[in-house]
Amino acid sequence: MSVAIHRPDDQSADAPADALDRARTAAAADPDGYWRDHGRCVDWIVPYREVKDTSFDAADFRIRWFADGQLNVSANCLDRHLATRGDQVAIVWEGDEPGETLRVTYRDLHERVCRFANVLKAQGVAKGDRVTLYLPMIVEAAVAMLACARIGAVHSVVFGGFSPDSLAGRIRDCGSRIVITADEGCRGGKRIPLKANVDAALANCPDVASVLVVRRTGGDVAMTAGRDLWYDEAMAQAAPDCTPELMNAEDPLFILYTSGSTGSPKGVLHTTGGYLVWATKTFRDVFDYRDGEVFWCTADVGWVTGHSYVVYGPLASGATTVMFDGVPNYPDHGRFWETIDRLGVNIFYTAPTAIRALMREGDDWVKRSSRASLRLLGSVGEPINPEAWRWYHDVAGDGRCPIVDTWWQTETGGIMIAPSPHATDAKPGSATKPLPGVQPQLVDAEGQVLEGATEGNLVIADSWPGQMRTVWGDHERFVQTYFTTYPGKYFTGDGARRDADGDYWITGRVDDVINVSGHRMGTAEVESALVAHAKVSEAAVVGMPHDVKGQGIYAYVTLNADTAPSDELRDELRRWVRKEIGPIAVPDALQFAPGLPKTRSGKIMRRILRKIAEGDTSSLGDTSTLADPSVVDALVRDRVG
Ligand code: 6R9
Repeated sequence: MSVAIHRPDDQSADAPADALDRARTAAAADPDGYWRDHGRCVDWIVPYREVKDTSFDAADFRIRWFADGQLNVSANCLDRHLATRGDQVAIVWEGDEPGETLRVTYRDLHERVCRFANVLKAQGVAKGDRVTLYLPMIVEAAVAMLACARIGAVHSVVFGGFSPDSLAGRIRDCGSRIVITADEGCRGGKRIPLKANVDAALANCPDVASVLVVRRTGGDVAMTAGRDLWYDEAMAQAAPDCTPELMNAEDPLFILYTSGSTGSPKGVLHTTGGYLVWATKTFRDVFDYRDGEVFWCTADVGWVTGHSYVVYGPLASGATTVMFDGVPNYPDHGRFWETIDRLGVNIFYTAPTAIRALMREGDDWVKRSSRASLRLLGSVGEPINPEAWRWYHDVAGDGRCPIVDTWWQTETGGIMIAPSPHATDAKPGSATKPLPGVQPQLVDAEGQVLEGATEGNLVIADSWPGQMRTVWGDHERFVQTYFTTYPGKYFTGDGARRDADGDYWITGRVDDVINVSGHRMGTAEVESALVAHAKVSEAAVVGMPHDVKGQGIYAYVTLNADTAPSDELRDELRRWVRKEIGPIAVPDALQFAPGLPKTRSGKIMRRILRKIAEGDTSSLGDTSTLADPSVVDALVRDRVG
């Protein structure tokens, strides 16, 4: 089960692991003391005296860290490095085409951020205002995030793959009156009409008064007079300095929408002090970042991984971070490895879905590169199956780079469970141990805490600094979603196994969230998109195993009585979901179902639908409680796959 990792250059392999164990013990014994010390991994303008002030109990619920301290995130990511590393590269941008590369130093980034902060101010953006970003993976995305942080505005980054409707919903929910976008994005040689999508979204967002447009491709786009401005023209007129706003530790830093098991996506709110401490400390601890190294996290800034490990963690640590605006298979399947050689990447952090997709294309694509610069590999977003782990380790990492399989969530702000980067043995598929300050527990359905080697629902028993603070505009939903299933504990929505060594193996979501290529999708969201179509009367969506994506989306659709099923209609419904939500929500399988299996009280029995989607129709369990057990036979007969 465990794999020895050969690390010829490492003479001190045991000591750091011991240190990590000691830190874990210290943080558990005295959280206040531990974080009093480690909160100093970032620069405070006004040092904190208070440290931990948290309770998950309903009567006394609060999550506050370092609450009387003051700081500025952009000053931490920029100003504090100017004296020591102003001329060091902060961001290496790699475009969609190989070698389309740009290097931005800390000094240059600082000036750009100051200018853009002034642009935002000139547009009337003030502390506490929300700013929506709908951008490709370009340097301007990091500039805009940091500029918001500089003036105390709250950014909400919306992934460029979301549809105009999804974008509009997110703009309205947080009430932003300004959108930052680009003319077009480029991905895998194709253009993405970002500005046109914004125009379509804004038809339903009457409060948006200004749109700043970055010229990425130079493509022809419509500009609305009085509302739309070119980014470069605004930047040229802006002053190159801007004093960072003094922010309280608990002031909001950003909102990021994520899917849950019910309802529309939630605006996860992270605050300034605790989030920055968590992103920074986990970046340093998990990746063991060493001065001068090049760190490449392939995530898009539209996801939390891009926030914490493309932008905030690396920049607060004075690292050189790669921003990649392309895809793993363009122009060919060697793109990652060729880019690693060309940019001299030392630490590479990607998702299992990409690893599986590349593994399928064979080892030759990898072996054309040397990957000599690589020292450490990371995985994030979904469980990594042992086969993909071994390929990542043996082929991509030439058997000499440890893998850190990092479990965390949008809600947790940063990595929570991960192996030590110094581990000399590894368990393919296990995220292993909690980081210092993280207190995972496994509980059964009744909330009983399970001890020893066991399997159960993963909860976190106490607060950590990087924890989300609320759902934007709906604190009740925050408490309800995360703290009522198992009162007094944060429920992750994941299941996990713990082995005899105390190592954790995340088994996946136990709620109605599907993890498609490492992207979270709520079954309820896809269902409501489907039933919004005029010909659909009912829909139920479940996850199904998928070789590359991890999970795929399986939709059961009941049509209106007067509508006949057809392949054309199936395609039409797929296009409909793409338009309503975006390409990541398009069902991989869509089955027309004359009826859905329901209990007599009208509840859809998803357990049965999951089994059918998995192709496991021999063990459907007890169907006698169904209102009409015969619907199951029809579903099994018409299964698509
Ligand atoms: C960072 C991120 C969170 C969900 C999470 C879990 C899954 C993430 C994982 C993992 C197994 C890992 N997940 N990392 N499962 N092993 N190393 O992905 O955030 O988009 O919010 O997704 O992803 O199911 O609950 P987010």
